[in-house]
Amino acid sequence: MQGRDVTNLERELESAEANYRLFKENNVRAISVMGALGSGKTSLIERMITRLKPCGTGMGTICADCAGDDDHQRFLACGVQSVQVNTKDNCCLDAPSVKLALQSLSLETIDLLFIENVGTLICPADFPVGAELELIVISVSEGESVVRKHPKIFSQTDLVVVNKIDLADAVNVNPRIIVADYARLNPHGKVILADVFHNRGINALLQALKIECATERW
Ligand SMILES: Nc1nc2c(ncn2[C@@H]2O[C@H](COP(=O)(O)OP(=O)(O)OP(=O)(O)O)[C@@H](O)[C@H]2O)c(=O)[nH]1
Ligand SMILES: [Mg+2]
Repeated sequence: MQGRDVTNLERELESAEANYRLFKENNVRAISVMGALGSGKTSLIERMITRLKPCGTGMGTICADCAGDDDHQRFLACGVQSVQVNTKDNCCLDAPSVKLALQSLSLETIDLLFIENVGTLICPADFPVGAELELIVISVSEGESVVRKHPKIFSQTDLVVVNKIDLADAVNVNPRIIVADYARLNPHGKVILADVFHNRGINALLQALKIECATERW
């Protein structure tokens, strides 16, 4: 089981830093994608992959779920390298699991690595994986109070996608309330409004991540 005492946290940070160094040494930009269950993480990554494939960007995914390989199969269907991590009793990925998963990827062919965490807004706040960039995907169906209920992860993550805005009226949620709560909590943070289902917000997100369509490796 994942613990939270100081020794464990130090070990987690050291492992995350080691992953970070490994990514840098291999010119891999690793993006940690977090968010509640069903918020649209896999859909968003699929859209980014589809958008970037014609650019010649080498991409891979590490795909975490407690069980099963549904999302992993979706990524394989996009034609990228992917590794499945089943976290079983642990509520999210940790840096050592990511390190292990990296052994199954050809890092020299990967420019961009998407790391999709288990669907939760709680545990990932305590378990950095060593990614250069981190983003949280919210679905409007999580309600207007989602940021207020999870201050820790939102205060330490500088990029948020508010997704499924096509459903905002149907679920009686005003996305501007979510945006305002996040701005209060994290004044440096950036928000992208998205409707991934209808391919809206993808370009803005790629710009925010400073990902360009390039045929050259970074
Ligand atoms: N209406 C609408 N549906 C969406 C949107 N984005 C994703 N979905 C749907 O939401 C459901 C969950 O999407 P996923 O991408 O699997 O969500 P996830 O966050 O990866 O889910 P977990 O990995 O299980 O936590 C799917 O049925 C998607 O088609 C959107 O912008 N609008
Ligand atoms: Mg998913």
